[in-house]
Amino acid sequence: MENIKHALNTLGVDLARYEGSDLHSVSPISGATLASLRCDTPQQVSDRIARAHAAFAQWRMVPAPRRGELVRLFGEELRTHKDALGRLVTMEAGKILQEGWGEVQEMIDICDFAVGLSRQLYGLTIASERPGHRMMETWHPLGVVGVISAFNFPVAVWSWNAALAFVCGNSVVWKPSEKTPLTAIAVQSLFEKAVARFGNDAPEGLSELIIGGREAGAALVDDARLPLVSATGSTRMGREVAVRCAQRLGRSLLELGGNNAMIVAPSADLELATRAIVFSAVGTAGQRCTSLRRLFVHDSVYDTLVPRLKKVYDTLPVGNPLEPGNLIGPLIDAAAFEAMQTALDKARMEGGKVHGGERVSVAGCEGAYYVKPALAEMAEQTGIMHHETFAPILYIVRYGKIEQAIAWNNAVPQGLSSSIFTTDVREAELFMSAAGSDCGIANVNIGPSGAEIGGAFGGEKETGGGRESGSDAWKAYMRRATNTINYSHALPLAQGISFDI
Ligand code: UN1
Repeated sequence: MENIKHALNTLGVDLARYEGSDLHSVSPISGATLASLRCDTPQQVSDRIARAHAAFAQWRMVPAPRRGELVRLFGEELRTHKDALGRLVTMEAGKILQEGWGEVQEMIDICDFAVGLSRQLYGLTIASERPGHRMMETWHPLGVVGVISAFNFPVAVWSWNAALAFVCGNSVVWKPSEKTPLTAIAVQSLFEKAVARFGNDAPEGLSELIIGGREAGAALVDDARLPLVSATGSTRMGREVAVRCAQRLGRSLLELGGNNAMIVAPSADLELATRAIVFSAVGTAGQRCTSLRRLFVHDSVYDTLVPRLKKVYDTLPVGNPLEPGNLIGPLIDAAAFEAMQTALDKARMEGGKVHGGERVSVAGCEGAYYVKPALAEMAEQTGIMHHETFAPILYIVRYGKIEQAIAWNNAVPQGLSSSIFTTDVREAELFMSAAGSDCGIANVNIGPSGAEIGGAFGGEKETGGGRESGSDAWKAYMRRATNTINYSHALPLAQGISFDI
């Protein structure tokens, strides 16, 4: 309790502004209530959107490099407060401190990226078919961007969206997961610090935070003042966001479930593969959308790799994520634990041999849900393996032919991330080719999780098709205008049409 107050104080949070009795932030570490907050009423949600909308009208006229300066200052606040914010992420989301700090670093990285971008945002000049004409495209700010984020990356995913949205000239309305409101409040407070240092050309309402549940998210999705809603979470949630947003012809940017696989080929460096498998399967207690969930191991290395994995799994330290040395923190809540047990029961019913998966008791944390990560050896890719269970379960299947392993990689409804361990260039290239992995991310000799912000992040099929963070993902946060300029004394028409009046 004291720790949370200390972390919030260090981050400059005035908790009294948010306190109430509608929503409880519960510690996944101990099960204790960290804070009780009030939810925004529908009227308050609408007022916040109105404020953000007014802010947009001003912000879009501020030159982009100057907008970048605000993001630079925000990045500085994050650097200064990396320790406290990382700790708060650990306290509220339950990931180990290394990963809590890593999450804040990911925010800093996207700020740096966005600052550079603020001096770019360029369009093309296109050859015109008409003499004395020039054709080009200009990227303009889009409007108020809605961001709906999930508990597992409670602050980084917002920052991927927000840092780009701000330099692109937009305002942002954020609805964080109801499981992690405190980290969002802390980030809002750091953003306010940056705004205060920036000067008065940052309008009030540039970043609005909404505390609430499902209805608050739905209010954003349905509001025509938001041209874009970026949502991260379950496929069920994303399907609803997509349909409701499309209903009003708004745009949605979706980053939904993953069911990520790795292929371990005969030539793989098994030492590296083991480390990559363990980090990506049990890191964040298997609660990343990029977590490794399915492992296809070639027949020739199966009996070396799998016993090795079991041995490592048996020694992995599970416990309080604030204590250095522990590598696996708790699941987010009881429902996550139950979902894990249900999936393991199904795996057993489908002929799987399960190693681990049981609840672990951690002294002083009896109200929380710690588990030993599970390995489930399956004879083939069975029904349960087509589902994403947000828990540390790794299904393992033996394969003979690389084509079979790639077909299994692609045979699930989700398409976020994937990887292959091989030193055979043919296999590596095949895996990344048009006939290879159908995912948005296809890696060679690293695991499927832990992407850098420089690449576009997202995936296909039920993952939702959106791309966030690096590459040209910024284009989703702007509107494109095509401009044709006639600098001649004639008026030739396109397609050679003659129209004499
Ligand atoms: C998520 O789980 O929603 O690639 C995001 C990764 C992290 C981001 C995960 N950089 O694992």
